Amino acid sequence: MTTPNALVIVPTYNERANLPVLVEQLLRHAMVRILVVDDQSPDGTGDIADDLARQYPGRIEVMHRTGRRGLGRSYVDGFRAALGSNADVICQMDADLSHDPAHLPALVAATAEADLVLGSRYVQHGAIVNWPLRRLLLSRFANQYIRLVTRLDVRDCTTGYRCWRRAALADLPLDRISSDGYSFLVETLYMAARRGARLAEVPITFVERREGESKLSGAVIFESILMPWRLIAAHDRP
Ligand SMILES: Nc1nc2c(ncn2[C@@H]2O[C@H](COP(=O)(O)OP(=O)(O)O)[C@@H](O)[C@H]2O)c(=O)[nH]1
Ligand SMILES: [Mg+2]
Repeated sequence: MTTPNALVIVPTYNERANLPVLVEQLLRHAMVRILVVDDQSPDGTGDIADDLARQYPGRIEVMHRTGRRGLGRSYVDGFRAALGSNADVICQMDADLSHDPAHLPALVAATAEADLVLGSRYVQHGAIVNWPLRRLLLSRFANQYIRLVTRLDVRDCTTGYRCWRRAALADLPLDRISSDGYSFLVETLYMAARRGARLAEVPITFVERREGESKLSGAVIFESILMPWRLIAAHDRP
């Protein structure tokens, strides 16, 4: 494959300070197009995304979702749109600048040998910057717990920085996805692994956001505790 063309799906909820910076950095990579999936952000991120789409014609599309908001729901809608485009590689990335666009070429390149590439904080040369100890421990524990229950053989099951080969994404039963938040990330990873997807991890340095607020909530954490058990119960049925 020559350089594949990559569609980066960026879900946004109140990211007005971050989105223009992210877009400018991402579009330095010639192979990249962007799909912003905004959930009617009260801070007007959707309008800013429309402005950016006008500023970079042909390189950005904006999906304005209505109805129930959610990270998982936004990605499912974004995946469907991406599979209707000609993208060879479909990427997932947070809008808050935690995921450095400079890592993207390495992730995309790794799709030459893998179906799903994870931008990983927990492999050698991976790192996390500016997380309080509490959050570091929570993430570490969550990943160990998920690996133990699901037997997934990757270090960073909850990373939101990912690149899919088109065929592997097309293989997922998107209408069977039941979760949102972090669980959505684990569920889709698990589904892919069960379908025989080749997984790879590429080290990233994750930098906690400076602008805006995290939407991580207690409910999301609670969903994550039950999720691995639901996964092995539901998806191991033939
Ligand atoms: N479309 C959409 N995006 C969301 C929603 N919740 C979070 N996001 C986006 O998902 C990404 C990760 O969210 P963030 O709050 O940073 O979570 P954290 O990194 O786990 O603290 C960011 O780009 C958010 O703007 C949502 O309900 N809908
Ligand atoms: Mg974040």
